[in-house]
Amino acid sequence: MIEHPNPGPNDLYPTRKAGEPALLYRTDPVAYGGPGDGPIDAETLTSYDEKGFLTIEELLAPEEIERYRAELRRLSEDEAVLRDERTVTERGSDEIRSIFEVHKVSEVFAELVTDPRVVGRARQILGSDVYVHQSRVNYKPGFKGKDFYWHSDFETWHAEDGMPRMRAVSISIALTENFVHNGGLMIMPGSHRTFVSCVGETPNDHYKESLRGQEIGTPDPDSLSILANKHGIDLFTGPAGSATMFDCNCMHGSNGNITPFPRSNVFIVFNSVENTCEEPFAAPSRRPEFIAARDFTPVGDR
Ligand code: 6CS
Ligand code: FE
Repeated sequence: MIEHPNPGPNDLYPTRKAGEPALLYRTDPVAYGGPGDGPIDAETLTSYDEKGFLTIEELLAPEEIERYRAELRRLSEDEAVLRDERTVTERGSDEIRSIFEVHKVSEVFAELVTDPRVVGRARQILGSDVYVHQSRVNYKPGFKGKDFYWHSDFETWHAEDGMPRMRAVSISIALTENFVHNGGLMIMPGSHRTFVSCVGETPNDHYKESLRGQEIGTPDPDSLSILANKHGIDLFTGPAGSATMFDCNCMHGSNGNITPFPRSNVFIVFNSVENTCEEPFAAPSRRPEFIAARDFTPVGDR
């Protein structure tokens, strides 16, 4: 095993290194671009800066959604996809939890990456050209869809993928109705301005279990209680076609789904080309490229 610990002096967000948790101030901006840099208006951009997220009522039209839902079904029935290492199943069942690098697995989902409604907003928020750090569909099937415990994506991407600064944004597009009861995305509004330094070293090949249920790199209950009492918890509901864009450091999670109604979303993570991943800051080795891209080519179709 080649050791890749990044002892770099530029570790502004140390995590998984100390014996105690810590709440650190964010030293990075949130919205890097301005109102004139893309489709997001000034009021929404200010709200994004303050809360760490924005919502879009109808990003995709119903007929577009139908096409993506058909693709979801096709992927879930494709034997090659089911055998692919990029397909992650739920704990305790063979139900599909996620398909990573879905923009390469599927030409249909690839169209979202260069869609100006998507990448135009990402470039505006990040204030630069962007590349896809990660993409996935989360199926969260009815009855057996498991939870995604509280976490900051950036904490993982910093520790395990070597992402230096907080200059990445996720878009989550609902492909099925996100009800109050079928395991919708929860975000603590404003939590993106606090970095929770977690306790516990990253095991070898951590992704093999973390993508099915993350433990290492999740905050301790006291830190979560402080953030939840300070910020509250927003639950994102909305019809298929609605979307949420959220900062890489938002504290978020989602409950399991015991209803008959799947909560399937597609996620695309855009990182600034000025924030490309280095060596992991707190992990023995890099994660596979289908989870953390090492091709930093900017998304085209400017
Ligand atoms: O480890 C990761 O990169 C993934 N894990 C979670 C729970 N959210 C972000 C990302 O999909
Ligand atoms: Fe996440």
